[in-house]
Amino acid sequence: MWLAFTSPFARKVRIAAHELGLAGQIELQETDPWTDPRLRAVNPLAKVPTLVLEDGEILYESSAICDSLDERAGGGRLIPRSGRERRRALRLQGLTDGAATAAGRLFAAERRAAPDPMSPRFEQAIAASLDALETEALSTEVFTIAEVGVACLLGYLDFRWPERAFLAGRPGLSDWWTAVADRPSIIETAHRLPAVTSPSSP
Ligand SMILES: N[C@@H](CCC(=O)N[C@@H](CS)C(=O)NCC(=O)O)C(=O)O
Repeated sequence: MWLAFTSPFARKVRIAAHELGLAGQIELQETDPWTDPRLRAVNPLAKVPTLVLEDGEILYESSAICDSLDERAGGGRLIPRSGRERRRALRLQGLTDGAATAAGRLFAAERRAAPDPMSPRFEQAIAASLDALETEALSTEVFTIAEVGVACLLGYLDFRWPERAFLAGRPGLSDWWTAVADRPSIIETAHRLPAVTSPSSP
């Protein structure tokens, strides 16, 4: 799988794979999506994560990759098969993907010399998403794609803004994050910086 170790979406796939017992089957190929022409040859969007299957089939979009991993593991674990549980998991995947996108764009905006007029909107999206997640019953035992997504969002915020207390005033989310912090899927997929950082990397 093509990935950047700074990407919350690549981490999402890695956490999902760990939770399903499939991590050992995925070979990791680090890349910089902003500069590596090989990535565009397999994914027109040149984004990570991009997964190349054994037979050469290409999968991109973390949600599609996680769905295929869930299917490979028997189905219904990350993404419940039906009903309210399924709707909840997919809704929270959408929410956390959106908030992680806002966080990536905010981080990129903050590194530019000129202020980005979109930054307040990204800040609002992150804060409102955390408020919404504070009201959710997240499991510390069973990780669906909802819990995977929340872990990716919180992990990315910690990674990019270690000095900012995003969880202050959000005790439910804070307790949940503390409770899952020593889970192998969280520890073994921690973000790290590349040797050379592109000015645009999220
Ligand atoms: N919706 C995509 C988002 C993937 C994404 O935005 N990846 C970023 C890194 S976090 C990337 O590759 N950016 C390069 C670009 O946008 O050209 C997913 O869920 O996989």
